[in-house]
Amino acid sequence: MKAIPTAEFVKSCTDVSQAPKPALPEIAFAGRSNVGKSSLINSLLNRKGLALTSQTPGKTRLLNYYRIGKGDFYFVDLPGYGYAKVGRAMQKEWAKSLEDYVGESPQLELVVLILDLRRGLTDLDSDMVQALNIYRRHWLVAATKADKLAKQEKIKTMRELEGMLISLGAEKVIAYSASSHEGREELWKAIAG
Ligand SMILES: Nc1nc2c(ncn2[C@@H]2O[C@H](COP(=O)(O)OP(=O)(O)OP(=O)(O)O)[C@@H](O)[C@H]2O)c(=O)[nH]1
Ligand SMILES: [Mg+2]
Repeated sequence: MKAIPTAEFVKSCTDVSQAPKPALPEIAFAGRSNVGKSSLINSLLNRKGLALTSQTPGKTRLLNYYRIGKGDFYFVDLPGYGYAKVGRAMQKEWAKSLEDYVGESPQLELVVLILDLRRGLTDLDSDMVQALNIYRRHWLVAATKADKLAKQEKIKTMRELEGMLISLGAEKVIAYSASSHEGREELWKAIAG
């Protein structure tokens, strides 16, 4: 693999109107609360503490922008959806800021939808897929925590998941593990494309 680009945190914001300047192409990471979005970003960038991770869901509450390389593009770590503990009003607010982001960010080039390989597509993920398709976004799937499945089970689960997600509009489905970095090269390739 070519060298992993450098990355630095730029800012957190509550909605797209506060997106950092200069405007650059954005690659966003979406998924359920606690699915492993921030861990995947750290794994991709080979940086341990860049995106804050936690065993407690609801860690990432804002749109977090990271500048990649010499200002080539931004990674955007999105707040996870489906975190029950914050209460309905707050959940709604997060869901709205997410949907606004997907719908309105003029710079959004690609969404990496992160699923737990063991759980597959949940109802809330289906809502996200629907939003991605309505707004005609390019999206692909990283099925993470792949290290938690035995090899044969992983192959079988991936085959099923892939069939379903490609038919829903995913451009690619990649098995990933933030602990072993499995899938890292493939995901970088897909992002570069
Ligand atoms: N075994 C394993 N654990 C993982 C993997 N990715 C994430 N985790 C664990 O899952 C938990 C949640 O990870 P985060 O990266 O904080 O998840 P998140 O989606 O950013 O969570 P929120 O920001 O709260 O929405 C942490 O305890 C991670 O160590 C993986 O690939 N394999
Ligand atoms: Mg997070």
